[in-house]
Amino acid sequence: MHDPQTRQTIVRLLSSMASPKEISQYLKRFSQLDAARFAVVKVGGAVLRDDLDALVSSLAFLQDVGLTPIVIHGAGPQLDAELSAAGIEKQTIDGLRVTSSQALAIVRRVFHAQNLMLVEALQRADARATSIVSGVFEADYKDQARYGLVGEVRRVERALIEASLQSGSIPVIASLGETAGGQILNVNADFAANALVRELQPYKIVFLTGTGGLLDASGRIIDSINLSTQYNQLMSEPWIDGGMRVKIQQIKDLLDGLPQASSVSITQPAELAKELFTHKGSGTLVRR
Ligand code: X2W
Repeated sequence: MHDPQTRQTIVRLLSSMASPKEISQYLKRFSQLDAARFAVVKVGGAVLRDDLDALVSSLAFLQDVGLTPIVIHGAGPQLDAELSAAGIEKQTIDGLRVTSSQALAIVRRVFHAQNLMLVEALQRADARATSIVSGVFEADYKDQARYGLVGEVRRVERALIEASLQSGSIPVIASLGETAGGQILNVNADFAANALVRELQPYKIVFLTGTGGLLDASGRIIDSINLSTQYNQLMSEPWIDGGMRVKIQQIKDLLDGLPQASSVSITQPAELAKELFTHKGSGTLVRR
């Protein structure tokens, strides 16, 4: 539980966003779901670096109101920095980091460090969180000749996640995979999040990013996108940058495998509660 002052701030914040009735409606709906079906929250490495405090209070708040999100995180910028410090030049193909065995040692170390950093920050905020850095993503080599030690998730093992959820502890999962033969592989965190979502079929899927949503040509956050009517048009817009294009494609693939009612939101950590508990939401809502 938060100290009374933080709690008061959160309550004030929430009631400024929406009526208590609206908030309770969502709270009730989420509380009725099986814990594994509430929410998968993907946290990019940039958020861990730049917005940790807001992330921690938003996640701790959910636990305070009895909800347990499943967190899957990346570490892209941290990997860039550590690999560069070790003199390993960055090479990506289609947004995936080509990973040598020398690089993998650093990738593993950085993922473990980032994972523990988040878990410890949550624990310092009196939230319960479980560090999970292996045993979730069974992976195959994506294409060893092309990408090196990069994995494609073949199967998601739920046991560790379920155990954590059962004790009301937030599973904090790093996007490392392992082959049947025990080789650890580097998995893109958005792909790992997608695999988790396919397995768990959660009600809410939230990507937390630094920008807090998809941006239009003038840099403003787009409120909502309906892929069934806007996908082709969006993909042909010259102002959509490469990273965002990949993200939209991935979200489309993801939504295609989920029930019609599912939606994906992209927002920033400080706006997570607003996204979950208000009709208006925050950031960009993507439907199909
Ligand atoms: C990613 C894993 C980290 C990641 C990488 O090495 O950068 C591959 O590309 P963000 O911060 O969520 O981007 N893996 C194979 O995805 O982190």
